[in-house]
Amino acid sequence: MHVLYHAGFSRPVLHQIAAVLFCAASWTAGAQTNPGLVAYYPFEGNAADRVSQNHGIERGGAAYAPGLGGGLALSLDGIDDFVELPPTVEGDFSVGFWVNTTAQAPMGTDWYQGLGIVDGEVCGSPPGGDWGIALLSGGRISFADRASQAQVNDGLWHAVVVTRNSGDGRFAIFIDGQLEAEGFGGFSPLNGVPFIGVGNNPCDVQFGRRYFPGLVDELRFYNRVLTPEEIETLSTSPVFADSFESRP
Ligand SMILES: [Ca+2]
Ligand SMILES: [Ca+2]
Ligand SMILES: [Ca+2]
Repeated sequence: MHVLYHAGFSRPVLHQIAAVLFCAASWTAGAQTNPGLVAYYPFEGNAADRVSQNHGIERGGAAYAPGLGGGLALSLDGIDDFVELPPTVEGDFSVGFWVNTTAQAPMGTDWYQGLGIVDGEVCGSPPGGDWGIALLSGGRISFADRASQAQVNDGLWHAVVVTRNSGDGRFAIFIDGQLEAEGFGGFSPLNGVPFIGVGNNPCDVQFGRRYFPGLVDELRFYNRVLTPEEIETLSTSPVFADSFESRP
């Protein structure tokens, strides 16, 4: 079963196999709960949160399709589909998910100009600040005012992890475990977000940038900055956290 998925990954196959073996070994030995995981959406046919009660609400007919690890993924039509999530992070945080798309985004340089994938955009600048992760032109992933060099819109699964440190204002974007971009985004608490839209940018009506078409799977929110080792693990295993946290 795993071999079918490895064919679709951009990372070396041997690396993938090693990761799965490591995953299986640590699962057998007993996984540990990862501290700071505040919400987890595996999208196994619904938008339930497996950590607590921060369940999502499907809008516009958001559906499910074959996803990672033999499971299902959120499937968004790019027309009006999105999932509305309660905002579970602010200040220090990390967000990780997998994405599979062939979407072409309009020209843009900042996240709020893109097709929102995990997006708390508020039109204008709300007190407390807002943030989001979006697909920009060229298939790049944007967080704040930076974007990846790597392109993710090739119809294969890609791991996206972003981190944000409120103490020094530093943020970073990782694609498939590689650091792609980093910057300093100020010290705002980033608590001005009424909801997180998976697949939605609520503001950019004029340029047709509101909705993201594609698959999103294994979405996780952490209330801290993940370590490089954790980011590598999240970006390697098909069901990425099994090797260092228990499945709630
Ligand atoms: Ca899934
Ligand atoms: Ca729809
Ligand atoms: Ca805004």
